[in-house]
Amino acid sequence: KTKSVLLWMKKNLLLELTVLAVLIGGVCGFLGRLANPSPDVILLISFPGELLMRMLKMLILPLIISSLIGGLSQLDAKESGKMGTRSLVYYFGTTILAAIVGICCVLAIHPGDYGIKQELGTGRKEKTVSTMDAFLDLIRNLFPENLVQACFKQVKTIFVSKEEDLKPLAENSTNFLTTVVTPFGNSSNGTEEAKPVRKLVYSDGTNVLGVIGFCIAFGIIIGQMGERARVMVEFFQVLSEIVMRLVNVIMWYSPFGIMCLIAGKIMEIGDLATTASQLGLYMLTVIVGLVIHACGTLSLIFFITTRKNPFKFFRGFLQAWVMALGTASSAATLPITFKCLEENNGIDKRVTRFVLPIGATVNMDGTALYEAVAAIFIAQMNNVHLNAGEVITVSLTATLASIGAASVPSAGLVTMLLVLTAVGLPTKDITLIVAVDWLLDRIRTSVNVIGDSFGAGIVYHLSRRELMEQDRERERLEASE
Ligand code: DAS
Repeated sequence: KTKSVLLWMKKNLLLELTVLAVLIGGVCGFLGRLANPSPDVILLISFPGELLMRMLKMLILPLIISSLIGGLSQLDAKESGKMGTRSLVYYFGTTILAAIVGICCVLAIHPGDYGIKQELGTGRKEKTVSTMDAFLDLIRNLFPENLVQACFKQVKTIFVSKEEDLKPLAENSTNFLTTVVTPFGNSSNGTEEAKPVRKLVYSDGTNVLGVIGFCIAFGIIIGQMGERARVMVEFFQVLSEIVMRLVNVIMWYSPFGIMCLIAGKIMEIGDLATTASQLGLYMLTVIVGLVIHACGTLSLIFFITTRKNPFKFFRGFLQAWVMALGTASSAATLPITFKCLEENNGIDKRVTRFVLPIGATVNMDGTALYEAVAAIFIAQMNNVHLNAGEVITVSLTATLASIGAASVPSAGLVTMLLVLTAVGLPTKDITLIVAVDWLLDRIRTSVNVIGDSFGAGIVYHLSRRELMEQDRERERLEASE
């Protein structure tokens, strides 16, 4: 018995170290707050964590490009079409369900009726932008005008009502590298009121959606070229293997990096007591919603489609879930998600390489739930009663905004501007919830990763027979040669 326990511990050594790192990081963070450290000390403590984030982000592009192209070239167009359809149906369906779960929770708990109240001032803001345009913006990003630029600069269009509403976000979100504001028309009859800002362009480094769009087309084409493109297929498959070996190296550094990330973040946040009293119920609402969605909706869908134990499957990618908690970035967690699902849960590489990069970019159940809750919380704080049509608008725009959110820290906070604007709520109130985003972002990101991983398990289960037939076909061909 002891031998088997030791064997299990050896096999899961990295997971144990990571969980220990999270706990030690949390304890050190809270103890460190007592010493009231200077910003430089906090910077120094967070520095190893920042290096971990940079190493993981460094691998995102090579991982996505090599895995999508290498994976798709192994599939025939029919098979990738089927897998793509199954993935998209799952992504859109679970994200909408997440937004609905969030809305049910925030309407049931009513967190906005307690704590601080805001004055909405001169009534509702007229809807200054079209949600349709924001939706089209998602599709625009899928077709980058310039592939090289897509790798380095994500052009996103977020709509806000006024320029000053953006300042708190720009100060709090690392995604605002450039903001270009193009006012359009006068908000009303020429009063001095600041013109509505139509577009905010912000860059978070990579237009992943654009890179994915190109890689899908490229991978399918070289998959159809047979012998002519064999060298290319080999190249991308070897590249994918090299990237995964790099992931192995980074993984052993990750416990130390995560410990520093969490300790540093806890030391730098503001007055916990005031925040907890004002936003405690709001945080509870978001967390309750995320737990219901992950342990209820997603687990049930996984069990119904695969007849497998969702919690056993979850244990297989627990390392990725903890990484998401530590880094608050689905993209940075992606290399670990690949490794966990392929090695621990035995998912075929042809499935993970296709669905995971897309899932990490567009499938964000946690973010959709969070944005729906936050929008209605802000409405409640402003004594605004949303009618049924507006609640449906919130669920749809939250789904849309989550698809458009980048897989980097606090992206969900930024795209929430779209949801608030769609129902005429003041975007400036985002400043109230920025204070707790460091924690909620981690939890919603970890739910995003759960959604992506269950999705890969479901698509694999549904595609398994076809993949086995494809393997038998290939063996027959090789035998006949
Ligand atoms: N942090 C984002 C992610 O990586 C989610 C969010 O900000 O909502 O998934």
